[in-house]
Amino acid sequence: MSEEFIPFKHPTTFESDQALIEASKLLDTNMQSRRSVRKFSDRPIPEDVIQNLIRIASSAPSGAHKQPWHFAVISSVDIKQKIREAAEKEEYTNYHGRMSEEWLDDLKQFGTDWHKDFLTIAPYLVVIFKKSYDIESTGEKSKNYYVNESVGIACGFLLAAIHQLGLVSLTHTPSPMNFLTRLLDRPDNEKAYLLIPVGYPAEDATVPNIKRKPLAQVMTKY
Ligand code: IYR
Repeated sequence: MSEEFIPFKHPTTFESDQALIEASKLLDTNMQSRRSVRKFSDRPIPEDVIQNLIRIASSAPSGAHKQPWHFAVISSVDIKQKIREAAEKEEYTNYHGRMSEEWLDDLKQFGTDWHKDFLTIAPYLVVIFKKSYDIESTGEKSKNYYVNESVGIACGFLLAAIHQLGLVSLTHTPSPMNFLTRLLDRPDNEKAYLLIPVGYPAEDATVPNIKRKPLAQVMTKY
């Protein structure tokens, strides 16, 4: 690895007045309208768009810059069908005894159940795998650091970028997700972290009428 340093300049700089305007725009006309969506359109997305989304996700900071993630990008109708069948099997068990009453109660407002038709309707499924360690070309194992934090941040980048392109996503966890390692033929050092369908919202898509916590509840000034 290179120990060289190169100059860094941010490509965008604002005076503080403009920063305030830009911050409001970013909040009100962009990020605040992001929602998890469960009703997708089957309208296709160009593969190049998905590739750039993955490049954006993979630009996230990570422990010792190990980038301890792998993105499985699925558009195959056959594989999406297999994933749906396996996910619905797990979710059926989740909704019929594996999730506590309290958990089921917390989920009522989202109207979810074990049916996961978005898994075959969305044009792309992205499965993010976390790599608890790497396997070098020599076959030797090498350590990764802060893997959960790193992969979580990469997923955050991905979700934000998806929204900025007018697309929608869902952070789906059909737990346990080990079936994804098997179906996608991933190596032992990878563990499925999140399954994110990506696409356009269905014309008649709706989302639950939930509110975000106000700033005073999520921030303390010191
Ligand atoms: N994985 C299930 C249950 C579920 C759990 C949580 I936490 C959610 O925020 C939403 C759903 C499902 O996808 O239905």
